[in-house]
Amino acid sequence: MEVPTAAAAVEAFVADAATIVGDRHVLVDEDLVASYAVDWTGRWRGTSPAVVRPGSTAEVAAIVGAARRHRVALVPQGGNTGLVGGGVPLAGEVVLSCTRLDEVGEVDELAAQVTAGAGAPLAAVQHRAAAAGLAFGVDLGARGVATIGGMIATNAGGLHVVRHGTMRAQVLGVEAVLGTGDVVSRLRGLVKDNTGYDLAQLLCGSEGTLGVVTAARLRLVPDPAHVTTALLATATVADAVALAAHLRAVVPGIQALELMVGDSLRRVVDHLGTGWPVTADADAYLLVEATGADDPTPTLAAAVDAGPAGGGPVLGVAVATERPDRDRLWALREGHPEAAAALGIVHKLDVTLPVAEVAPFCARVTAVVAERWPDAHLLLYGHVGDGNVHVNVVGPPGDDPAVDDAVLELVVGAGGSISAEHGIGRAKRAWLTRDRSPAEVAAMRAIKRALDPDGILNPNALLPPG
Ligand code: FAD
Ligand code: 2HG
Ligand code: ZN
Repeated sequence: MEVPTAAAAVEAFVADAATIVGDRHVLVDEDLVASYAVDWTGRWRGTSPAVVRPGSTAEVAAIVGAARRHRVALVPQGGNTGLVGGGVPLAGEVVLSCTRLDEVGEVDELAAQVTAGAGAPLAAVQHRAAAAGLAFGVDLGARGVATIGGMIATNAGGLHVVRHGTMRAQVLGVEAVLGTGDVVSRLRGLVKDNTGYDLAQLLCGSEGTLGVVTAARLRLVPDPAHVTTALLATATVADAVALAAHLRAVVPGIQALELMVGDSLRRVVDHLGTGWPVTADADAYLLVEATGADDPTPTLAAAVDAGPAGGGPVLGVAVATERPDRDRLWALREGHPEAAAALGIVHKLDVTLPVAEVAPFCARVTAVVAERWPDAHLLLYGHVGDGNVHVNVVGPPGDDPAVDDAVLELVVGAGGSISAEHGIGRAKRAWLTRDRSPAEVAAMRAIKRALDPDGILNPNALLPPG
């Protein structure tokens, strides 16, 4: 279902769009459009005849209606921090930017819920929740820019999945414009609501291919009184994986378990120019965060001392309980994407492995990259509590998929998933049929046809052509 973005059709669409959202919210100047057409990594770069910026759900519905009439393809876009080329116009589509839908409502403290516009940045929701003594269950490094709509569309994961689940676990309802142009809205925040298909959950992870999310009802979680962050150095990746599993089993309130392979962290420390809070020589590092109504530090320390049965020794520990000190430890983890980007165009593979496969996978991927791309830089890190490893390879040209294929081959061979949290986008759609069965892909196509009969919503992302 490829939709042609024929010049005459686009021209007529742009004229209609201007009457719907106003001239100043339709960008056609090449310089203004340029930043919407390239992603955060610089690897996914397209062109677009126009960026349309609606300011309400009704305007989004009218824009989708116009796109149907003129058969013009739209790429919904939020903060443009997605890492798989799903939010940029790689086939000349019109960009439907949702950033003006950025209203965050008052927190309903009784229900511990809030309604947020799709264009609201994650940080705005976090601040609103904090002001009410609550927190939002998902956190990620792009918090200042990534939007609620984009996070729903990608079912974002991030740093607290071990405690609160992914984005879909926070979503109690959405308002959205389907590819048909119909508006669906269920923002009442009913926790129990078994009235047929859950459209909100269907939109989670749909990557802008079924509907444009315009608002969401979100659950909030308690803001813990005490948070302790610790950086633990281990002799091997396998030791870090075993330690993570042990800590999750015995320490209540664990909210983060992050792995950094030694060579990757050393590169980040060089990039940031910071010192080392623990030994610089370890093969692996685990960043752990525990929360509680009481200070969790003693319980965490005792669990680290005891270690997992048969586990290797912990080679170094840095502990922080105050915000600035904790932030310094987190900067080491959150600095990874930026340190990789500083080396050049990054091939990003965001994968999940069965937990027992994480350490062997890290060893295998290191060996394969060293053998086939000896000059490449490899960074390995991720949310080890979820079995999620981020493989970043810098060296091979951005348009050469050989290293992506080699890594994903290892993932499929190990029984993993080719996308843990970033989605399929454009980057991995050729791989979808290796991970999903023909029946699953056929069901996805049937859903796509039902909700987007003209194929105007992000037609070049997620589902492979054909
Ligand atoms: P965009 O990039 O604009 O779009 C992403 C996808 O969603 C596209 O397919 C787009 O078409 C669709 N979309 C956007 N808005 C809408 C809407 N309103 N309705 C329908 N479809 C829409 N991701 C994680 O999961 N975990 C992390 O820890 C994490 N850390 C990151 C750290 C950094 C430094 C960076 C740059 C990115 C990180 N990401 C992470 C990736 C990214 O932030 C997430 O994928 C995020 O959910 C994207 O939100 P966005 O608003 O930027 O979406
Ligand atoms: C993270 O966990 C993000 O830091 C980004 O998901 C991962 O850049 C990446 O590969
Ligand atoms: Zn991540």
